[in-house]
This record gives sequence, C-alpha cells and structure tokens, in this order.
Amino acid sequence: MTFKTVSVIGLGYIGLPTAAVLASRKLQVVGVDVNPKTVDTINQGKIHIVEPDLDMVVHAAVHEGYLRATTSPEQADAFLIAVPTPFTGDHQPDMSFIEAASKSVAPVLKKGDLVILESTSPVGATEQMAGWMAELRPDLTFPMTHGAESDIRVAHCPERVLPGHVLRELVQNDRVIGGMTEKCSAACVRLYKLFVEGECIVTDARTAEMCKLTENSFRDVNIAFANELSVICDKQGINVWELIKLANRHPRVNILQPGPGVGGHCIAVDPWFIVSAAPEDARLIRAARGVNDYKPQWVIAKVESAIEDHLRANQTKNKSKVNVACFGLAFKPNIDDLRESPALSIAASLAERAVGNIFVVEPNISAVPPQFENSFTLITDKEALEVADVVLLLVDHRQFAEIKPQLRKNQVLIDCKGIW
Ligand code: SAJ
Repeated sequence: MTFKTVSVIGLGYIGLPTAAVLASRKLQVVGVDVNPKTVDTINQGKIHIVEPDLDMVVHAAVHEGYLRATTSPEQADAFLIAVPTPFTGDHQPDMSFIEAASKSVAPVLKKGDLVILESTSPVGATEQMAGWMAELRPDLTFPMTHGAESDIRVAHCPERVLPGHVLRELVQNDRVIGGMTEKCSAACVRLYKLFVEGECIVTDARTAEMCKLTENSFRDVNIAFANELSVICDKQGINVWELIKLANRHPRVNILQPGPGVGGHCIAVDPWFIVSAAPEDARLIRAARGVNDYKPQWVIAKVESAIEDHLRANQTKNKSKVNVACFGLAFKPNIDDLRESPALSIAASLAERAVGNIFVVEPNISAVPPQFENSFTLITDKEALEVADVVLLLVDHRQFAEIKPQLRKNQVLIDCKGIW
C-alpha cells in the first residue's frame, strides 16, 4: 500500500520535526497534540519549541497545505506516536502518555493501517500498546493474535535524533525498525524510506526497544566514567581534560567529557528502563546513573568550600557580600533548553542554600524563568566577571569559549567543562 496521509501523535521535540519532514515530502500530515495552544501555534505556521531551521520547514509545510494540527486523531494510513515516556518517582517507566495516545488513535483505525511507536520505551511497550488498541477495537485483528494476517500493522522505530541537529539527523541517521511481524516491519520501512536517507535495519520490536535504551545507556556509562575520573583527578591535583586528551591518543580509547552532571530527558532517564526491568543484573548501568546524578552535589560542595576559603581570607562570616557567577544554565552547550539541566539545578541549589548572591550568564535566554526570579539574576558575561568572587563555569557554550577571562587574584574559578 502507499501512504497518502500520516498522523503524528505528540507534536514535541520529536513529533513536530518528523511531521514537518513528512509534509516536506508532500504527504498529507495531520499532527495531533493534547495542548490546544501548541495546535494553534502550528496551524499559524509557527513553532513552540527551539530547534534550528524547524520554523522554516513548519511554516512552508503549513502554508503549502501539507501539515495541519488538531487536538483529536483523525483517520490516516499510518500513525506515528511520539509522546514522552518519563519515569515515576521510583524510577519506573511512566507509560501513561503512550496509553492515552494509543487509546485515542484506536477509534479511528481501519483495516491496513500502520501504527508506529517512536517514543523511547521499556522492552515490551510496543506489544502493550497493541494490546490497548486491540481492547478498544475487537472488530479489527492485531499482530499478537493474528500474526502476518493482522488488519493492523504495529512496529517500534525509536527516535535517535540529537537536539540541535534534528532536521539533519532525521534524514541522515540509520533507523532500527522492529515490527511485531515481518509484514509490520516491511510497512514501517516503506514509510521511513519516504524521508530517511540512512539505512532502515529490520529487527523485532523488543530488540528495537532495547537498542534505543542501550544507545543512551552506553553514553551515560561513558559520561559517568569521565565524571568519576574528574572527581578522582581533582583530589590528586591532575587536570582531567589534559588527562583525557592524552589517553584518547591511544588508538582504542575514546573517553567522553566530564561536566556538572547529565541532563535532558533522555540519557538521564532511559537507563532506568533497563534497571527497572533487570534490577539485580543492571549493576553497571545503575552505578553510572548514581555517579552522574552525584556530580551536581559535588560541584555545589566545591563552590561552598571556595566560599568558605574566601570568607576566611577576608576575615568575615558575612555571606551576603559573596558573589557567585554561574556561566550557563542550559542542559548542554549552544541550546536554550533548560529542562532537566544540571546547571540550572546547581544555580537554584546554591540560591536555596543562601551561599551568597547568585548571578547567572546564559546567552541563549532573554529572561530567567519566572520560578527562579527570586533565586538569581541574569547578567552579561562582562558584568559577571566584574562582580564575581567565585566564577563557576557550568556549560561550554560557544560564546564562553571565546572569552579569555582575566581573573583577579582574589577570584576563584571552578571550571566544570575545562574551557577556561
Ligand atoms: N554530556 C556530558 N559529557 C559528554 C556528552 C554529554 O556531560 O561528553 C552531557 C550533556 O552536557 C547533557 C547530557 O550529557 O547534559 C546529554 O547530552 P547528549 O548530547 O549526550 O544527549 P541528548 O540528551 O541531547 O540526546 C541523546 C542522544 N543519544 C545519544 O547520543 C546516544 C540522541 O541521539 C537521542 O536521540 C536522544 O538522547 C534521545 O532523544 O534519546
């Protein structure tokens, strides 16, 4: 079959770019989101998230009539589910968004439709999703009961794009396609081949689910290795960045970079899906999470100890005169995304602990988020270097790398990214 209409459920960081790219290939795309504001914004040809060039692609897709957004699913030939999969308080996967999305799609399904789960999911989620749809549509057959002959095809094709490079990676990256049957996989490959220039590699749904979790856990474990080294080297008076550069000269060593912690919605979340399914066995993956989650506390302790030294040197106990300047709030360099950011949580914690006056420099935002207005003040890099007693570099934004700060004798630098 050919795909004339495709529906993308969830118009966030993954769903919206995917919908726009499908529309740019001249398919009729209906985007569905529960948030009416998001739907209105997109229907005006505008976007509600920050991603380079996405505004232009969405604007063109909407104005040429290929992309339209709505709050409730309509009939389509293929449905692509790209909703969040956070974890609950006890690190268990929260499947409620996938459940709600699949149950909202079920009523409009017709024989021959393809449903793809793109959300990063625990092993078994695709089958679970098919089960939810089957419960609501006893008149249709699904792969877990009818195999290759099923009316509805179901597959998992995990998203793998890097925020900041989404439009390029959507097209160029290879895709892992895990259909519940071979026919499901074949249909899914046909759809992705409409816009993916990378290879579409077929496996089963459970392996595809585990593959995505493995990719992000691999990165988390490797960042944890770098973060652990940074703590060890700090105690031993060794420059960890120089050390890593030297070790990486070995042809089979490639260590990642330490930082103030691991942020974002993916790397710090997905390893828990492996741990929660195999709590006894996932010892390294759990330990890595612990190492990375501990790093912000370590940074806070370093700042507090620097402040104690500063007060002692000035023979005072008056913290209200100490100024701390945090460079960077985003969860990684060169983006404005503050969600799950270790830098933001460090700045907020320092303010909460009343260690001094907290100033922040973040070239990618124009105002401090309202909930932090009383915690810290946004200033320029020049002002920050002028007033700071403690200079805390948290994010290696390109603008910071261009500065060569000339610190005064009594200023302390804590550089979590090794650029100064
Ligand atoms: N980080 C370090 N040191 C490093 C690399 C990253 O401390 O050497 C930190 C970053 O500062 C950030 C966090 O890790 O706080 C995560 O950043 P990231 O760039 O590693 O990853 P994300 O979360 O932006 O995107 C990841 C990607 N996964 C992999 O690279 C394996 C992306 O391809 C996935 O699509 C995305 O997760 C996702 O949605 O799952």
